[in-house]
Amino acid sequence: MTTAASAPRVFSGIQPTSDSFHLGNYLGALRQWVALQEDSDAFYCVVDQHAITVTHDPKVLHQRSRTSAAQLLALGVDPERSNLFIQSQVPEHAMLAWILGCETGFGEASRMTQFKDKSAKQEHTTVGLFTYPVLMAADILLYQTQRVPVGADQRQHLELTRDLAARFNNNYGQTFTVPEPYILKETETIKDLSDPAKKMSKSSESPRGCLYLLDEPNQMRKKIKSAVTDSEAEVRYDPEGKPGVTNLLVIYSALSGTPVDKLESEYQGKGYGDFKGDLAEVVAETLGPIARATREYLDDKAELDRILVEGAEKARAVASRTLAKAYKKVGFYPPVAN
Ligand code: AQP
Repeated sequence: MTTAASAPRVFSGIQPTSDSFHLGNYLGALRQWVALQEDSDAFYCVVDQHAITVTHDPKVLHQRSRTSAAQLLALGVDPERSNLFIQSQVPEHAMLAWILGCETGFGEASRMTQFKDKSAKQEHTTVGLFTYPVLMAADILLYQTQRVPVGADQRQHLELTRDLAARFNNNYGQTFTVPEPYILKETETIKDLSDPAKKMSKSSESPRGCLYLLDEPNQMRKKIKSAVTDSEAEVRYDPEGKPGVTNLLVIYSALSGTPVDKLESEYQGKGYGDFKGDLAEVVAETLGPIARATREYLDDKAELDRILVEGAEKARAVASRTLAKAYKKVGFYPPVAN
């Protein structure tokens, strides 16, 4: 059995930027959050400070932070085993981000592809969006994190985090653990159902491209049945030649636990209709119950807030120790107590 002292430290975060998480978030990251809490000392965070790097409505953000926490609990994040909290309740994140920003090269930050993609979609690009990866580095390094479960789109940000940790340690002496990404190859990028050349994302151009965990089961079925495939009728894993079918095979395999090659043989000689029909049922059965469980957590607001405050208190206990070290190393005076 792993004890808390020997258990690897895990940290990850998710933005409260939509009313529901999607299948890409779930298979790329959140399922691993739940699995890792079994034998890790896990800190999971709703990163609302990241969410204001693009235009936002304060009331909607506040509500989405709560809905996000409720969804995480509904998915199986267990507050007895993991520390679940809201980023803005732990001020050390922004405090460390300032220090790390002063260690980051402007050119280095300018190479981040997510900033280039997201700023191209904004009418008004903020400095906050530019420094998003530095805040993400602070999130991770504050907890002396060893493993970060994320999807493939976060690989470049993780590399920056590792570089910043190593640079700071080199310049000022050992302060931060250098974290490792924890990215599952099979599900590292779930593709858009309408355009499998793109990753599934809440900013999908087609409303049917993104399958939300809180969609009605019938809506989920419709999205799977209308997913783009190809003009053949062969259920075969071929990411280059058959990206749509391959994406559906990856989703089917991840949700059912059946290996991809077994699914290929099961559907040999059958058309896409049968394949999609069965997958639609697997999706509706597996994800359908999440909406009800989420509503139950949302119905007990006092209990949800209690879990989050307790999580934030435990997070602060760890984060403040790391911040104190970093403050001392760079020559700051310690923060005064409230
Ligand atoms: N399509 C995906 N496949 C695998 N993993 C994914 N992740 C996101 N999309 C996929 C992973 O989900 C976690 C949370 O990411 P986030 O906070 O960036 O969530 P998001 O803003 O909801 O992601 P979107 O939909 O991709 O946002 P937009 O549309 O704004 O670009 C991360 O671990 C991420 O890797």
